[in-house]
Amino acid sequence: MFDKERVCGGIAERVAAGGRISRDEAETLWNDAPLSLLAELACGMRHCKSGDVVYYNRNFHIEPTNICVFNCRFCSYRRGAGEPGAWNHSLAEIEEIVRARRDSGVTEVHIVGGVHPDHDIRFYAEMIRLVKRIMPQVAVKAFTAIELAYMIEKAGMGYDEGLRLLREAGMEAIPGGGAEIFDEELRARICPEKGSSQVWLSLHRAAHRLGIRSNATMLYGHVETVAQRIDHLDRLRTLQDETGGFDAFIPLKFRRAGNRLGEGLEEVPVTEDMRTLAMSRIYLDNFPHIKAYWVMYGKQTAEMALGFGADDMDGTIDDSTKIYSMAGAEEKPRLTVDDMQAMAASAGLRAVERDTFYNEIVR
Ligand code: V47
Repeated sequence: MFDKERVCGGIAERVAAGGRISRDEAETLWNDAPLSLLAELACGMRHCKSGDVVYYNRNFHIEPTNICVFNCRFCSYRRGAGEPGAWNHSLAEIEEIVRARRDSGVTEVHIVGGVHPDHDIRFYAEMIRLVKRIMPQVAVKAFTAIELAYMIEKAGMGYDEGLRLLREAGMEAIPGGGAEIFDEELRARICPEKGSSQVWLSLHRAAHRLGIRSNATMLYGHVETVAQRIDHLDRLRTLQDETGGFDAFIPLKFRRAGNRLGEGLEEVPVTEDMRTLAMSRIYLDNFPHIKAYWVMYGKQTAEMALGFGADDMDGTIDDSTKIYSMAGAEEKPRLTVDDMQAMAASAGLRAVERDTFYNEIVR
């Protein structure tokens, strides 16, 4: 007979001793281990990587457009050109957005939006230069691998050439969006037109080879299985073994409001969020940071996530992103530095302000 306690206990001992777990072992832990055991293992691993520190930064997002050539079933934000609710900021409007935040002490600008059919790589390079002209001190973390692959291919360039061009304009890091779930069959059901898993992974590999650091995400809590989540984590762990170029992994909880995939689906309970977070920390033993993205979880769940292996809370955001509020996130996305410090303290941790590359900022 399968003795859950003994089997999970054996795997746990190896994790605690710094051993790497296989896909099968991950599936066993994910399905059968008590939540308290996952919390203990994940917190042990986070402690080895970051001690008692939890990171945050001062950032804001620019979402240049929500017009997108793709129509992913989980997306609440996308509009077709000319549809009500569509926006497409000109460079002059983006300049205004950036000028309004020039003196806010921000160290990172995160740019991500729809894949607009008409813009080209030179428009995006100009957008990055504009941000850097107004706020030379910020790091620009820009465009998902899907946006990048589209603009680079459209320009008839290879990934290296396109990424170099954007880096010369001031792009210093790449966010983790667009990964969704790598399993090809599931991807064909939830985002059939979107760039493939291969595109996402190849683009990040090319970026890492050029020394451009990046993040990775996973969209979970819809119609995927635990085995498909583990497959996703496994592809990331393998790429990280090869390049070492990822800084953070961000599990993104599927929010169901305003999109087709959410029809007839319930959002997963908070215990599943914590399991996913802890399992991500345990499986991705070569990722330095696991991020509890408070905008998507809500602040209370994000606070709890600090007890399940997360060591990063993302940033202050300053009400600059709509992706999650349009999908049903309840709270206005804005936190102060005092809020961040209070969240860390309530989890018994010490909040440290970081730059995009996890260097501590002392003001
Ligand atoms: O790729 C879209 C996700 C991502 C929904 O790198 C949804 O630091 C849940 O990647 N429910 C974009 N998720 C956001 C992103 C991100 C966020 C924070 C930090 C970083 C980082 C990256 O948002 C998309 C998609 O996976 N998403 N719709 C939805 N209904």
